[in-house]
Amino acid sequence: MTHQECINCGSNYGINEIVYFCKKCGDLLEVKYDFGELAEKLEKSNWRNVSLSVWRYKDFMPIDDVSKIVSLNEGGTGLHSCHKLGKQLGLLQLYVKNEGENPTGSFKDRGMTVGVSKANELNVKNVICASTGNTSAALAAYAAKAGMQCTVLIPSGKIAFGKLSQAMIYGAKVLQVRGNFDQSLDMVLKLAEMHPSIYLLNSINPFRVEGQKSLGFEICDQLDGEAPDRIVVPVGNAGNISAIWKGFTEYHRLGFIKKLPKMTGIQAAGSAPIAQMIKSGSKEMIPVVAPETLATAIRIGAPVSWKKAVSAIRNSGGTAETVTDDEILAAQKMLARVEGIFVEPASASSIAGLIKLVNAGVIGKGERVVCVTTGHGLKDPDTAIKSSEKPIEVDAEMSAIEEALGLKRQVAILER
Ligand code: AN7
Repeated sequence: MTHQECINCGSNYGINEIVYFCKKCGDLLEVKYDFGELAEKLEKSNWRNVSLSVWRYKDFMPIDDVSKIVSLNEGGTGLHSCHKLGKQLGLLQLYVKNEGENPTGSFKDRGMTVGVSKANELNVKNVICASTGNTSAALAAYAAKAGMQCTVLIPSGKIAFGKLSQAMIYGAKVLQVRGNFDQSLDMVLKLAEMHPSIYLLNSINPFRVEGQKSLGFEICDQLDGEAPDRIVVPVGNAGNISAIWKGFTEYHRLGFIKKLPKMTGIQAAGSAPIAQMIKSGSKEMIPVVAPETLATAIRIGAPVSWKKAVSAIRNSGGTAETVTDDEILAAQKMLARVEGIFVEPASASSIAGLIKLVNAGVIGKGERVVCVTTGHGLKDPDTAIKSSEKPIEVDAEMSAIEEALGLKRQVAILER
């Protein structure tokens, strides 16, 4: 039977029970399946003929009533073979899984289509989240489609403008909290506890994680039934790396892939409690009280899913690394200019981390590597404009344009 289970003490909860933390020990929950039952269901299903998308994997999702599915056509994002960038780094096989191609421009859509569908099944009318931007954009869109009231709490002045515009146009009630993401999350956790009619859709919600695990499934399917040697993922609140790992382990358990990839998490240097844990080999996560980075999406000091993420990294033989804001900006530019893929700064941290780990000899040149880029570059145009060469302002005259392009002298030479 599909159920929810505490990752610490193993207590069980029903699949339709609204519960965010274990009532016995307070730890996170995850959805568990009977794999015999699942294998049987998959055998009879035509899922392999459905095109690449989150809902190709509906048999792997905890939704009973398919009429309740709320979808904007998420998933099915490109796995781009990046020969040129790989060559520059000395890597033989580099791929970028570009999650900016999702309907609201980030991987959060995978989680929200399943989370909001579950909310719909449970007859929820009010949804809420705290967010550094992308979660709020995605929740606002899916809530609009489902006809639910949506409230989002975002840190005041510290989210990228593209994301803010999305939450606003989709009609969410937007609260700008004078404080950071961690404080905003604290508030929504308390709100959901005190007002049970408000349904919480941060990544502590196990149904969100179920949707996001499809990222792992898709990568295997795009590589013709093989996992890569390594996955490099930006880490903020740590839901995504945990979800991707869950996807890989489920595929492995069902015999669809032979080996598991090394999970490699990248954090911004000013917001890196998980990377610190991995580097020091410690058992406890020490929150960063005042997290800082221009990659505002991952400006998170107390990642709620740290335990799941750290065990994914350790159990897979992976690692974690930190990258500076300058390294992030350089990687963002490099990916755009060498491969034509424009991602937001947080997403470029996976490329920056890859460069660092290849140079340090931690990632081998022969490894087949997939970097996940989590959000579209247009989410944060301000940062891209600041870090690029300025446009040249010219009069609407041929001579001025030729001069700006350095063409004038050539014409003169021809005339002579
Ligand atoms: C582009 O929107 O936490 O480690 O509130 O937007 O699963 O948190 C965003 C996170 C990476 C980190 N890349 O993922 C939010 C939020 C981008 C992101 C992450 C986020 P997690």
